[in-house]
Amino acid sequence: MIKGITTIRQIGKGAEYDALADLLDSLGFERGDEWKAPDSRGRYFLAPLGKIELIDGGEKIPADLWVEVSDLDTVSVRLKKNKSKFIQDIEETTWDSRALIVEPAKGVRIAFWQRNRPKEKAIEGDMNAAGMRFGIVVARWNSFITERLLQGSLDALRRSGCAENDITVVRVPGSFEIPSQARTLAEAGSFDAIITLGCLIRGETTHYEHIATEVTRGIGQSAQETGVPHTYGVLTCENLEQALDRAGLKAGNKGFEAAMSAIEMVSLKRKTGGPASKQKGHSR
Ligand code: DLZ
Repeated sequence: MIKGITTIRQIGKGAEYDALADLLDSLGFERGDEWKAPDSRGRYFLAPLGKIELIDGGEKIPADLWVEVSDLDTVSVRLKKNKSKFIQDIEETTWDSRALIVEPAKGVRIAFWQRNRPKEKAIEGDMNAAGMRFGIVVARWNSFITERLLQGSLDALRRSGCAENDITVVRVPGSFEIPSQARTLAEAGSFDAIITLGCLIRGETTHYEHIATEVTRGIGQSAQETGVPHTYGVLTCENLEQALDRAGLKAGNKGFEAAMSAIEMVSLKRKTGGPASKQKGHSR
């Protein structure tokens, strides 16, 4: 007899309503029909599995809506990028799962959770950057783009618990110089990972293909030959609009993503027995 179950949240202002709807879209909810009345509107968001759960006793759950996800770490990254208000970042629960709680709109608390996978299946990196040291190599060419990438990287590292003194930023003239400087930092042995940031725009760059190929190859080679994880935040774009989209507008901020990947790789390397350097004493 039951056809469906709906949980309704009343969202105050128009902009907040649109922002929350966009966020839920980006997290992978299937969007259902939208309805409009003279003084109100609403949207359905459909999940592949719906259930109603009754709980007798146990821990008190401070969220209105519980959303089970397949990749909690990526959800956390998206929510941080969205600058959602975190009530609780990812934590182990007492019931063999991990959960985070956000308040993406005033008065709407959503818990995202993921059941722990069987331990023997895969080793994955954590997203806690406390105690990790990063070198960021950023090109000055197209600095109005690369400085946005840098802000994205710094934002990701700080939000993930990295101390200011553990971040070293080095500026180089252009993307072509990134690989050699990245290698210098990697060989210094003072960094757990190197984040590379640059921007090549086809329309404005002579020998675009050659430079892009060389930069990519050089960064990869430095990573492989030094054994220090390098992440790739070098934009290779058709035009300025595309570059802006990837530096914080429509397509996220690739600097933020490169930093998050760096954190994950350092964690993974430590877990899988890589030589995570314990040296200190580098300068900014
Ligand atoms: C020379 C050049 C050109 C034409 N375009 C770019 C670009 O779009 N992005 C970038 O990061 N760098 C560019 N450069 C500079 C080269 O990377 C390099 O810095 C100079 O050729 C000096 O070696």
